[in-house]
Amino acid sequence: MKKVFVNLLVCVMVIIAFAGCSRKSEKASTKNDNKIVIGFAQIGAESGWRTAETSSIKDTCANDPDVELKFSDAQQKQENQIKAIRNFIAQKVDVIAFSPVVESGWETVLTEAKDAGIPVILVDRGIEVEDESLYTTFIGSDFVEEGKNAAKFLIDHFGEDKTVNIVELQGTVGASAATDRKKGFEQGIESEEKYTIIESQTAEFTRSKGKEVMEAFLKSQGDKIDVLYAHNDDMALGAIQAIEEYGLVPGKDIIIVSIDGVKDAFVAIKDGKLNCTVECNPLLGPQLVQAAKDLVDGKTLERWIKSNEDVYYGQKAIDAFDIRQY
Ligand code: GYE
Repeated sequence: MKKVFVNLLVCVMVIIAFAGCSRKSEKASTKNDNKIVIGFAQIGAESGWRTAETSSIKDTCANDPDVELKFSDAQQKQENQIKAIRNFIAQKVDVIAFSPVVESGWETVLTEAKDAGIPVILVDRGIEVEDESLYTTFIGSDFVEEGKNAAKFLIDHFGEDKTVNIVELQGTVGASAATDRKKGFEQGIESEEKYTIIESQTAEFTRSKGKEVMEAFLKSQGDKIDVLYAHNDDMALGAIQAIEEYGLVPGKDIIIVSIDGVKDAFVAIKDGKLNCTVECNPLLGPQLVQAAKDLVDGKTLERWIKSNEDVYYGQKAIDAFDIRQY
């Protein structure tokens, strides 16, 4: 009897000791250890930029002993992202992060996360919600500024007097990265009467669509096109192929500016086929993990954790090539 009592006492003490050293209240009891669990709902793998972002997030989490990542790929579909977020809520993760494929339609699922007491971080794209408390912070770039920088490059290149006919390849319809890059670019050329966007269509941020839509632009506008403005490098790279196949020289007959700054864009600048890439930093893993840790520690985050970025063209792009990480 005494032995049973001693055993029981030992069990109770062990349980108390475990509960005492647990960093996170009741949630910790559902997990094997004391790691911070981040559920990340990625959009997909539509561009070189996104692949670089995914690697940055996966690598940062894998190399941090205090963090566990649950990763989901939505294959470009909002409904899949919503499903993934619901799964994360059911699994009681500590922090939910996601790159919203489009800006609208998140209220219901984010209210569910809020009701479950799980903080949400937006990674690289923004959303439109009335209740701002549905997310804690946005980590990413100023897309309006990127669009303005693309326009500024063109104005510096052509000057004010020339007539400049522009075709535009937009990103995914409804994505903040597309809406704001369009807006910023339009604001950038607003005061230049001779600059006109003669065609503008989505190519969904992919190389294959970029080629396809550029073929259509060339068919309808042909030699009238002076400039291609693409919301990301991948679409510009696809379009470059279309321009070559059409018999024009990309980078000369048609001046091309795009956004992201992936390594392939630097190769194209080196080859003289792309004129400028406006950098958008995809290496957001370290900032995401830091933000998740801060939230678990009860800290309040800035509403917008901005990325530092640059604009690359000419010799500056060639010099920077070797140290590009993605
Ligand atoms: O520019 C593009 C991608 O949301 C900032 O999405 C991101 C954009 C990036 O697929 O290449």
